[in-house]
Amino acid sequence: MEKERLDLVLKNTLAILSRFTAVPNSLGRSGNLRDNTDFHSLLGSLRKENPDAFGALYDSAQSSVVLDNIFTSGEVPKTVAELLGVEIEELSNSGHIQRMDAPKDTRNLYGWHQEISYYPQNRDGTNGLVVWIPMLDVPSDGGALVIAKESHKEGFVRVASKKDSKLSSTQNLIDETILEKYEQIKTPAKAGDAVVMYMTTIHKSSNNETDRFRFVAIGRYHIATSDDFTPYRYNYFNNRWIENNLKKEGWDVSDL
Ligand SMILES: O=C(O)CCC(=O)C(=O)O
Ligand SMILES: [Fe+2]
Repeated sequence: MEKERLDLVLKNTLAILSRFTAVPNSLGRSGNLRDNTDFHSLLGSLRKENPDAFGALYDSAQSSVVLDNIFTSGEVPKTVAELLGVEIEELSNSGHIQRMDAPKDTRNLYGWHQEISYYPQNRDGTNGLVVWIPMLDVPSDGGALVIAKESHKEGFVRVASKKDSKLSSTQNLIDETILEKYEQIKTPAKAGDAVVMYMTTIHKSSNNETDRFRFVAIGRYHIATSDDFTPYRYNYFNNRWIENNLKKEGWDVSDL
């Protein structure tokens, strides 16, 4: 997809970053943030020195209009509709996210899972698609996605959710023995490429061994006109650190 759209997402990240740390003017003028080492090191410093602020930046990134734009206008939803064999007006989406994986950080990586276990809006996992778009080149050692080829044929594998610590992500892990049946493929990708898979395709993260953040946009789509679609509404929760800061600054947050 067009790099300009990805650049806008990283520009949003930079704009929010300036809420929490001093950003040099030169960075603001840079069109290509993904290859800008100053941008990566500013993010790295914030994460190290003020993890709460980094968390707030992470949360802010999730609702940006420019991230939404990638998944709701232009060629991505059009291609998804074509691949699913439906018209664009038949598509729903659940959960667009922007991942920012720090170099060598493994805490938030996902083990083997199916997207349907987190986004269960279609009973049949082939009535939906996951779209994974790196916003910078992701080489094999840069946190490329690993996919079990043809594993959607397994259907929805029921698993129990696990959460190791308060800070780590909830994991719906699939038993390794199931994986023995399938060839595993790593998918290094260039900025703006897309990896597309079914909601039942088994996949996992891999380590980012580079010295740059790994920025990825992920969207999930559903055929809403299909009989197996379960409509839903979002439930949101606020970033508590920001809420507390606002309170300290004298804002009335009693409604939050
Ligand atoms: O980008 C990754 O490392 C994988 C993330 C993933 O599979 C997910 O968020 O469901
Ligand atoms: Fe996933």
